[in-house]
Formats: sequence, C-alpha cells, structure tokens
Amino acid sequence: MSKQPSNTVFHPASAPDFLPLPQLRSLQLRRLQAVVRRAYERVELFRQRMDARALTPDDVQCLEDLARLPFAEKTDLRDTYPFGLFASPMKDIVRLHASSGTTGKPIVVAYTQEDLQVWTNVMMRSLAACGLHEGDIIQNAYGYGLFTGGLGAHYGAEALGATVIPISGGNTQRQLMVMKDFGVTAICCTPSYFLHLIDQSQECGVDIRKLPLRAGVFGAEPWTESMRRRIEAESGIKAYDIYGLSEIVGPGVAMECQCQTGAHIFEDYFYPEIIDSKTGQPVADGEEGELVLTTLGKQAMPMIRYRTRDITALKAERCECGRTLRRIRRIGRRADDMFIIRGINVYPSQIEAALLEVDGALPHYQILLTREKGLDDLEVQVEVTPEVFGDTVGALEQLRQKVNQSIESTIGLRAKVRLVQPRTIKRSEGKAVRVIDQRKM
Ligand code: DLL
Repeated sequence: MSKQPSNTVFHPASAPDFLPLPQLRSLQLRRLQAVVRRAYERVELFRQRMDARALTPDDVQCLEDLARLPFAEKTDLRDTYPFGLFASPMKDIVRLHASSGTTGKPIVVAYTQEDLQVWTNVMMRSLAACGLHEGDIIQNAYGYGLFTGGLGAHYGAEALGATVIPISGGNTQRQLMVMKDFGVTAICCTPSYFLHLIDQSQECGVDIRKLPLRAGVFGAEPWTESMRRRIEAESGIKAYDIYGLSEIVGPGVAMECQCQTGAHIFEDYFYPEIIDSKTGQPVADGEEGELVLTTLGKQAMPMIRYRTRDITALKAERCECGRTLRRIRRIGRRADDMFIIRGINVYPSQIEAALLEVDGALPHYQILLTREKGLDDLEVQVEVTPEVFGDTVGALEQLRQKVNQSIESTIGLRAKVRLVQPRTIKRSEGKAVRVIDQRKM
C-alpha cells in the first residue's frame, strides 16, 4: 500500500489556532484575569506570594501585568505535596496524575471534568495539526497510568474520531505486529522508542516503509533535527514534535503543524513567557531562555508563571500554515539536572535518595546513560563501604540487589547497578559530575 499524502484540510476543532491576534489577546486577558483570581482566592501559596508583593487580582489589567506576578516552581508542588495547590474540592476532581519530583515523592496533578475537556481539546487540535483525522488508526504507545502521555493522547485521538489502539509502551514485537496487521496510520510514542521499533523491525521482518504508517507524534523527551531526519529516512513517515508537561496539563501544550518548524503553543489555554533563568527577567524577543507557562483555563490546579526549566525561544513570526499561535524552538536542554530516560523523568537527587536508603552504599555515585539499538540504558555506579567490599561475593551481590530494588521503587525504572570500591569515582573540585550522557541523538 502506498503512503497517503497528509490531509491539509483543516479540522473544525483547529479553528482557535487561527484566531486573529487581537481576538486571541483579548481572550487570553479575560482568561488570565479569571485564573489569577481563582488561584488567589483558592490557593494559599499563590495568595501569600501575591500578598507579599502587595498585589491583588485587580492588578492584572493587561497581559503585560502578568510579569509582575511571582513565579511558581516544581519545589512548590513538592512542598505542598500531595494536594496543597488544588483549587477545587476533591468532589470536583475526577482525575489525578503524577510525575517525578526532585526527590523521592512524585508531584501530583489534578483535573476537573472541565479540565479534561480542555486537555482533550488541545490534544485533538495537536493531532489535527499534523494532519490526522477521522479514519486514521492511531497506535498509542505512550505509557498509560500515572504518566500523562497515554491517556492524554488517547482522549484526543478519540475526540478526533480516529481509531485508537491503546497498546501502551513496551513489548516491541507485539507493537510491530499490531502496526502491520491493524493497518496503523499514525503512532504516538517517544522518539527514542520509535527508533527502537525501527531497529527491531528489520529483525522481525517488518518493513515500516511499506506499511500505511505515515505520521509519528513524538515527544516527552528532547530530540534533535538530525534524529528527525533519521526517523523520516528510515521509516518513510513524517515525524512531528509534541511538547507538554504534567504540571501544565500533560501532552498538548504545544504541537508542530505540517510545516515542522517548531511547535505551536495552544496559547488560548497556555500563556508563554521566556525568561533568563538566572535573573528571572524576560529576555528580548526571540532570544533563548527558560519557558514559563501560565494556564489560562485550568480549574483544579491553576499554574501562574510556572518555571518549566525547559530552554527554548519563542518564534512570533507567522507560520506558513496560517496559525496565529506562536511557536517554540525545539527544546534541547533544561536549566536543571533532570534527564529523561525511556520517557521517564529522573533527577540525580532521586537516585541519591534511593542509594542512601541502603546500608553499605556510599553517596558517591555516577549515572551513565547510553543508547543501544534506539533504547536507552541507565547504569548507576556506586561506591560501597570497604567492609562490604571485603565481604563475600554473595554479600556483595545481595547489596547490589538491594540498591537495584531501591532505585527501581524510587524512579520506576530498572537500572544496571555496578558496585565499586571506595574512591573509584572521580571526585570533582566543583559541582560533582553525576550524569554522563553518552546517548547520541
Ligand atoms: O512528558 C508529557 C508528554 C507526554 C509530552 C507525551 C509529550 C508527549 P512530564 O512527564 O511531566 O510530561 O515531563 C515533562 O518532559 O518539562 C520537558 O523537559 C520534557 N519534554 C516533554 N516533551 C518534550 C519535547 C510529559 N517534545 C518534561 N521535547 C518537560 C523536549 C520534552 N522535551
């Protein structure tokens, strides 16, 4: 079967993507005023921070006034764990998701019915933006569960009228069988997992280029233009970038259109700013900095000026597709030490916390990230006390297993654990080098 050209007829759900700018800006202002009021009236942390600056919701008279409000950060979610930032009573909250915190505890995010509708709407518009529509068969290989990827893409695809295969992540052979046998036309997963599928397809005797698959909706981790070129050349599909984060909604904060020149932010629901991550001041137009997002339609957990730590730049110039929504440049790095492996966010501090749980392990460790056949591997090297090292092989193996379990129960991923003698890991004179990332993009 030959690959169908992508549909360039716009889906009716995409109408807000094309709002004339004056209309979009006034909608944003109305929504901003409402969300600031909601956060101020219902969330202690926002109220206290605004009071400390002698600000009230009435001080937001124009979009520029947003810059006067205080930032919110990941640590705020940790400090108010689990439900301290909720602006709705539990009876109105219909869904919880969670994502990695900076230490052992996850961060929890909440949705009302209305929030789920907004999320479904932006995900539907995301899929429509890359030319998907009714009749498409979408293999959703994002993980279902606390991670927002699976259910986010699922609801959006159903609302679009596409056929969803909720296969979730993993089980590569089954993924390839389903892709071939069910006539899948689009896939949602992390870009690295798709590379793995490409690698394995040859061994499984499947030629993806000959399948009807024509689009991939790839995100949840950084990837590069060269990775896009490789994916497209080796599979014959179009690879699109989707961006999002749990704290704001999940996937569907921004999505590339068929021009593939940066992801359009769904600005009617998420207001972007770019700041210098050291000073907190806005950067000049088009300059690189940290993306800060404000939710304009969130009920259960409004976020005002949330510092994403993702480094990008805003492109204000009009895209050829005609969307009035600004675009973000591809996110290549973060302002903190979080890394993403197999779509899971991990902070070195989580691994450190897991190590410190185990007697005999020392807080000297290094994390090695590698990629083989498109699949990420995580190795943790950790020093152990001289007593343990002098002990029997059995005792050492037992300790290795304990460390392994502790890491797995903290980050939800299995790591390769290597126990090493004290003072093996190179000490740094400045900041310890915790992560060595040898993955090639
Ligand atoms: O990764 C939501 C998502 C699911 C996005 C599926 C796209 C597709 P979190 O687990 O909270 O949420 O992780 C959010 O992942 O702050 C970025 O650092 C990174 N990230 C997400 N999408 C991209 C992307 C989901 N397209 C964190 N490019 C974010 C680069 C991305 N980094």
